[in-house]
Amino acid sequence: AWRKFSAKEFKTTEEFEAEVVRHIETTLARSLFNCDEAAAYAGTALALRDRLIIEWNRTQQQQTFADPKRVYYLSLEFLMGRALDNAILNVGMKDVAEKGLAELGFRMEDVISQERDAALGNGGLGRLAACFLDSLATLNYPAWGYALRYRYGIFRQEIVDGYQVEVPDYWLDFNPWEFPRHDVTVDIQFYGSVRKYRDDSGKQISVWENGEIVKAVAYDAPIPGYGTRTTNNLRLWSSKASHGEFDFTKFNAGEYEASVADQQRAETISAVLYPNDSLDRGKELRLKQQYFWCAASLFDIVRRFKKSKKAWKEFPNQVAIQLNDTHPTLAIPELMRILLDLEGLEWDEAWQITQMTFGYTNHTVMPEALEKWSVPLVQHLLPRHLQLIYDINFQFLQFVERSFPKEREMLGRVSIIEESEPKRVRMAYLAVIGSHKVNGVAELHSDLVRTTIFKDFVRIYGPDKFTNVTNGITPRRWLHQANPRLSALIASKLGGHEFLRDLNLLHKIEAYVDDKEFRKEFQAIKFANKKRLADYTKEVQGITVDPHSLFDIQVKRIHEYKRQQLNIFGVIHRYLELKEMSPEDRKKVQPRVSFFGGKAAPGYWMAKMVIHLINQVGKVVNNDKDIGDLLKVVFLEDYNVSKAEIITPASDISEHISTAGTEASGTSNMKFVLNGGLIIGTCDGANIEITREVGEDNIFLFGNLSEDVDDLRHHHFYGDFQLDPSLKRVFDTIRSGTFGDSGPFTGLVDSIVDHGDYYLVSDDFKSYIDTQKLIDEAYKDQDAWLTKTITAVSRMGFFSSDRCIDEYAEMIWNVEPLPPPKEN
Ligand code: 26M
Repeated sequence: AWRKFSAKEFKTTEEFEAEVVRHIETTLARSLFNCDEAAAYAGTALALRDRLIIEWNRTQQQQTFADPKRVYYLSLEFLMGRALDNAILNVGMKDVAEKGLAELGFRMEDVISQERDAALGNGGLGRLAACFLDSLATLNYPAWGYALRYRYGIFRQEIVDGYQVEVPDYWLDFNPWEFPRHDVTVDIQFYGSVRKYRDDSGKQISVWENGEIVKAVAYDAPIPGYGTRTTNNLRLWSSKASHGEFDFTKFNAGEYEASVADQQRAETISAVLYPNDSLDRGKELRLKQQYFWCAASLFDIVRRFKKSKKAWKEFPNQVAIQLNDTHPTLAIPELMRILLDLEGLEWDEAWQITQMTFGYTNHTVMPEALEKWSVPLVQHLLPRHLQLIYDINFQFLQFVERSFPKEREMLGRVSIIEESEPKRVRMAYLAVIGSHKVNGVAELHSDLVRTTIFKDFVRIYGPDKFTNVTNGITPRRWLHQANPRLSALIASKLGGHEFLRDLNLLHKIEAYVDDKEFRKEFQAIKFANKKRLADYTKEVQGITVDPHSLFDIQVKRIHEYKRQQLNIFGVIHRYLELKEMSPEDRKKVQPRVSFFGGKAAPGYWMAKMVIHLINQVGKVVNNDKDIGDLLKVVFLEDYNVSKAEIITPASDISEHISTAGTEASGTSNMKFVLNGGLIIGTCDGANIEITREVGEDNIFLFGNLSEDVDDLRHHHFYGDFQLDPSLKRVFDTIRSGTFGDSGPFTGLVDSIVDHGDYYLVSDDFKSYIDTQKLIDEAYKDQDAWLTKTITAVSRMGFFSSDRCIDEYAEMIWNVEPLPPPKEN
């Protein structure tokens, strides 16, 4: 019914076509006679955009008038992928657009694929933020995202001679989805010094002065909800020299170069997304990015609040700020600075407001990933914030001392300041102390958060401050867009697409698990999706794979803890077994394609060698005449969101095989199962809850449990372990040069044989191999397999990011939806 009244919509195909043509001819100044797919994309996007803008403005106006409590999601990453397909879907115009484009002589798929990904993120954390924006809008929550407008997103990955090569991702040449707001700017200060004085009443005042100023310019992008008129806002900050083009004083004084250099230094802040997703390297520019973005966003939020003329104590009733990991933690001292130094509040009131406003989401318990900034660096760049951090710490430690007078050794453990050389600010502790709620992203992970990294804080604040919100994914992109035929099949049984707004409705398709027609179509869809990936693999990688094979897929950032090495060692083991078999025995083998994909952080040597090994193994295996189609190994270049939309629906098995206790949640595991694939996985992250939902029969779990990891590592440390014999054979094969020069792989092998096997590859190897065998057998019974996949799909409702967002709204933000009015 919402569609009837939506101003978003085109009434007819003709109207849509006319608008596309108008934009091509006028906005783009191009003739229809040489209109290529790129122009068709641009015209379509601009036509669609006009409709989005109407509801975007309307939503923002409605929110301004109603002035409800709003959510601000602070994330340095939003891995949005493409916008056009999503916009077409969310304004409810798929049919009109498809037909209209066909009449203009284009296939919608080709037009959509002209768009570049908005790749403003590394992986899971960034994609989660993007799914959350979709759900927030769909559920009508008044919410804004805040991030940086990077000129370069995550690098493009090329594989040259089997090695990763990074290519810059300059993506802004044509971006119809962003709207520069040159009138919305904020001056951001760096460096300088703090002057203290007492005012007439004797109150101490701090002034941060003589710093360097950089301008933040807002760029907005519309975020349309599905099946609703609500269109929220994503605000990206771009850095600019504060004096505009260049410094005229310097310019006129003949210092032309200096004035340009200033400008470039300012613009560097928002130039590039850092491509690390685990190791914290403590680079000054990264800290500048963090502060620049936090300060601009907070200024904007406070400016909006002040328009309402409410008392400061109302701030936490109007504003909920969620910190996506510790990257935005400087927002805490920044809000304190605004309240104390600029607004003149007293400490206690300012602190209470701050704590009530923030919530912090933790995404990792791995120590090397926890951010710590050197005190001298913070002192230099943000002198006032360092003072405030020390003040916060002082108050906090006093509180701890009063609460645990007999445990003085606790003070050093929980201090925000680590007493190292140089001293460092523990950002996670600051985030915990400055927030009213802290959450992990899956049950096991949240338990680990409570019992390991924040153990002391659970005692200090009580257990209620720490909670869990298990991650989710948006079914709009990850079911309907990525797999339209499956979505249509489900809709045909459920009487419409309502399940895309209420994913628990999926449980109703379990009733069709024995329905012949349903099963046939379900299987045909999976085959078509595999065929599509096979075609893509042929076209892009030049490797022929048979879509009747079992498709085994592991796509995610390359990391030792995610254990792509376990997978590729397993592949080598399989290859060796195949080589030993008689031609007779080989005929009984289940053919398999092992797909890999994912980027390595540019400085992560071990991860790069894993990529190299996969490519080298592929070269040998794929060209071995004995093996033929029994085993193929494919490394899919440049894995990203739009490629995930092709890859995810095509799996029979996907791999989520992290060392137990290391993968906070994982979200691609959810995507694969929702699209009719099964999982081989460890008891880690959300795999555990997926098992609870789909049932133990419908997932392949293996490996050691998280509670045993410490002991196992201990055994390795004391040399008290036996390298798995099959794994040893794999290593011997690598060392013998079967996959080319073994030099590059020494580190990989040694980390397991000589350096303690921190990620327990050897301990889990047999269990992994055995489970893969089980999968081969299970797959041969296609009927039973199909039953498993259909059952699993029907039980995935829990993993919608809509459920997630409702949990955040209720438990952490205390915000209500603001539904759009029924009519214009
Ligand atoms: C840190 C310092 C300097 C530069 C970059 C970083 C950094 C960037 C991204 C650190 C971590 C980053 O992301 C981590 C991440 O993606 N974590 C994943 O979050 C997902 C969503 O909660 C989970 O599903 C994954 O399990 C978790 O690994």
